[in-house]
Amino acid sequence: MDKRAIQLIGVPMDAGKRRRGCLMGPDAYRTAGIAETFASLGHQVRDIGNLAPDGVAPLPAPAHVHAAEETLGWTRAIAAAAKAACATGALPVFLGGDHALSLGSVSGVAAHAARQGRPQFLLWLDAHADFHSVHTTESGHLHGTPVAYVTGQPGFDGFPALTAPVAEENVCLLGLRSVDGPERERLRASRIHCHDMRAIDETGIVPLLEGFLDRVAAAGGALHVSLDVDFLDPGIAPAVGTTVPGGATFREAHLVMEMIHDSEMITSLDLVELNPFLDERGRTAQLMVDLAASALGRQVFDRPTRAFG
Ligand code: B3U
Ligand code: MN
Ligand code: MN
Repeated sequence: MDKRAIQLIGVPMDAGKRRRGCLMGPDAYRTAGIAETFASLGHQVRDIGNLAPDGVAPLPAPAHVHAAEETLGWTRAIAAAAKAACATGALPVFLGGDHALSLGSVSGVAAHAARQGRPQFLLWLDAHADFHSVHTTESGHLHGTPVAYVTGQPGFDGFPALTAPVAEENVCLLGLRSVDGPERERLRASRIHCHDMRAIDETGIVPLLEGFLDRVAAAGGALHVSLDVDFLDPGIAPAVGTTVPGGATFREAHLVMEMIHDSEMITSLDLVELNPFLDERGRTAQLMVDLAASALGRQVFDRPTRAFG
């Protein structure tokens, strides 16, 4: 991979669900040496510190929805930071914070891609589909909504109007194993590519990801990767509030990241849902940093760039 300017954007956000702790994520990644790790790969790293949410007026939302206004304030601040980072030519890495941060990161990077005339693609590595709206969420946790928001589904009144919705067929959900009933019906009716753990078990993860990366390359797209800690098996990544058994193994997860690197298409990255309060001697934070390093060029032997597209 070419050496890149990387901008680290801390998002100490906990508003997307009731259980607290993700706000400590950015400092856990810094403690695990994320800046030094990326620099050791030859990249030029700038850590802009932590964002804070914009102030907002009251937002109409069902009573059970948790911290709707705060989430809206974060969305605005994160989207602005995403656009500013992309405008400098940097590759932004969003250090979460819970997954509601992707309401802002993905909408922001997609607006930039649209200005460049590039289609935006989205790889969602997660046990969950995060395909609820403010009105369909049963838990009231807005970390379960970003895929719906960024693809332009209804039910986000009061949130910033999307300048560039991500086309459903450009979205790939990989690692699914906990999807709510109504969410499943809406996913079926959409053009989003969904790969559950059964598909991974049946074919291995490589052909599923290869098919998607081929489409990104053929379209000359921008690629945002959103990595939720619960994509990983809880046995290797305990520091997350929503553990679901049967997740990606250490080797599967690194292979995904290495393939992303070899495709040379990644333009932005989220590291989300790390809850350091639940970690064991920092091992989940360290694993997330190591996975990000694989996506940005750490490998034992160089491989030729894969002929995607
Ligand atoms: N679909 C459930 C569960 C969930 C979504 N994202 C996470 N959990 N992390 C919900 O709350 O919407
Ligand atoms: Mn998620
Ligand atoms: Mn999840």
